[in-house]
Amino acid sequence: MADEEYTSLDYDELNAKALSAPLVKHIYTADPSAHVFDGKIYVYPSHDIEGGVPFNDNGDHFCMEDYHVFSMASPDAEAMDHGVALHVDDVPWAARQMWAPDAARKDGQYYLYFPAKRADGIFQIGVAIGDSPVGPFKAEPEPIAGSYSIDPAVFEDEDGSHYIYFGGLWGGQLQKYRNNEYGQSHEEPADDEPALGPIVAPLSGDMKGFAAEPREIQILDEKGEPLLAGDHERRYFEGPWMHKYRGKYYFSYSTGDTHYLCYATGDSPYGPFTYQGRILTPVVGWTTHHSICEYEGAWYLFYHDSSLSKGVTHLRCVKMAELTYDEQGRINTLDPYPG
Ligand code: FUB
Repeated sequence: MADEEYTSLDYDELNAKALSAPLVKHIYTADPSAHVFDGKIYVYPSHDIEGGVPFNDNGDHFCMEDYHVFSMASPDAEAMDHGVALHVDDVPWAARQMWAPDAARKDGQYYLYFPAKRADGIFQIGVAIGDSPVGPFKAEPEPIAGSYSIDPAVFEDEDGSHYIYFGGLWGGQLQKYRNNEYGQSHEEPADDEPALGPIVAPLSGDMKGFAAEPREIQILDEKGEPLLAGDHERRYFEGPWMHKYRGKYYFSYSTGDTHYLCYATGDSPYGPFTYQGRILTPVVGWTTHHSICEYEGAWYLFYHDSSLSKGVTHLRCVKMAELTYDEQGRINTLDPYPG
């Protein structure tokens, strides 16, 4: 849908039937990455602003400058804003566009992972470190060596090892890379070729770098064949997330231009993953982005839409809803506006 189509909706009607109200209303927030630390939920979102940058296909109008962290004492509690946790001016290598972040904890330290553009317009991923889950975080002077593209998501496995997933097409620049190398002439593969996959790397013990070369993840169809680039309803676009349920790895993501949140399952954090289905049908606004976390035995989906701004695609609001599984471990698809 074009932006005008979102802005012309009846928002009283839409909000009345929405699955969730915005968690935060005093600023615009998006791309929520949620984690439970010491019994509290912490949400690490993007902080959307109106920067007056004209709309384009590269998403330059998503011109965010800082991050706020929110905490919730329980899933029903209010989201508390802990203020600016990191600003682009305090990141030596970054020039603009602080897009979707994530966070992790190890040995009492907290690590905020974030993508931003360098002055030459290339996205890389940085890490900033703090003593508290809500920051402030101090950025490392350089981006993570060998990192590229956007949307870092960090998963801690049961053995304590951490993996970082990343990558996003179009404005996120993933189509410019093959085997971790940038090529100006690279574009998305033809429709009948395998789709580009998201990227994964194990994190080093100090959480500041990759412990091994990043690898491309394969997402397979029901016949074990890689999803094709033309399969826009199922192929990976951006916004990776990993969680584990009953011993299986659930890799979830956005399909971008078809606006679904989908998932695929596998037996290793590296994949391959087999496509299973949809988690969330399209929200209002072009982007859809999520995280999944467990709180006291129940599972929650954190997502966003553009309802708070009445349909402005780059002014979004974070929401949450309970996520359920059927007996076979399949995620029950949610409709953001079921009423
Ligand atoms: O927030 C900017 C970009 O929009 C994110 O990095 C994408 O995942 C999409 O939500």
